[in-house]
Amino acid sequence: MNPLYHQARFQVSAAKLSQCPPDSGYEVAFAGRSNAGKSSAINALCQQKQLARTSKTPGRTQLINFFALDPQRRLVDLPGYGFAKVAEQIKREWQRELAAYLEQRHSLRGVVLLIDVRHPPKEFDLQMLEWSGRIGLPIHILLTKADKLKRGAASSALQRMKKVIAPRGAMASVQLFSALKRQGVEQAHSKLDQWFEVAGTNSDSPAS
Ligand SMILES: Nc1nc2c(ncn2[C@@H]2O[C@H](COP(=O)(O)OP(=O)(O)OP(=O)(O)O)[C@@H](O)[C@H]2O)c(=O)[nH]1
Ligand SMILES: [Mg+2]
Repeated sequence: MNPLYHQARFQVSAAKLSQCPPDSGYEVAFAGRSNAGKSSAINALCQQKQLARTSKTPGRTQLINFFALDPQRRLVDLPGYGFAKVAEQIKREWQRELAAYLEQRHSLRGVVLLIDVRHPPKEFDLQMLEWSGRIGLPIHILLTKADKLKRGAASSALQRMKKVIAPRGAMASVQLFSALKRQGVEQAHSKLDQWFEVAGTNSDSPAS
């Protein structure tokens, strides 16, 4: 494993765009419905147990949490959306902030979208796919909690999702993932390496 991920450190929490760290270098954001496994995935990818807080209570992560890998590279844990108990108005405000973040953040190189492998993509997952497509932002889907399905059912889910994203070509990709079993960690790292332009990987976008 590239030591870059293991050295991740919590940097700052932001309630809105204006509180985010300076918009330079490289950033990769983790998005997905509440409880999809965003925080668990960040911990598994960084091989740390308590870097990002995980919870059995959906909606636990309510701030945008930034984790610095090095002075130029950050992972971002976005709050889970689709949490039923959150008031409509708060939901709308959050959607505005999220849209602003995705559209305005120059350092954002890609979005990791987490979807529970047991469920079909929900409205916001599809909206996320559409948004990222519209603004030309690459997306990588982790079908999470793959340990909860038998191998055959998991690979069917993978094939279904591949069809959904096929129109996006090289701008969208999908894989199975389990934070519990550490399944798919290497595959996810190679996508992150590419977006972070870590030495030894190919990338067609120039560093800035
Ligand atoms: N079996 C299994 N459970 C998982 C896996 N990943 C996450 N979970 C569980 O799913 C629940 C939610 O995980 P989190 O990582 O907190 O999810 P989140 O997307 O960050 O949730 P919010 O912060 O509320 O948006 C926790 O109970 C985790 O233990 C996995 O790979 N396998
Ligand atoms: Mg979380």
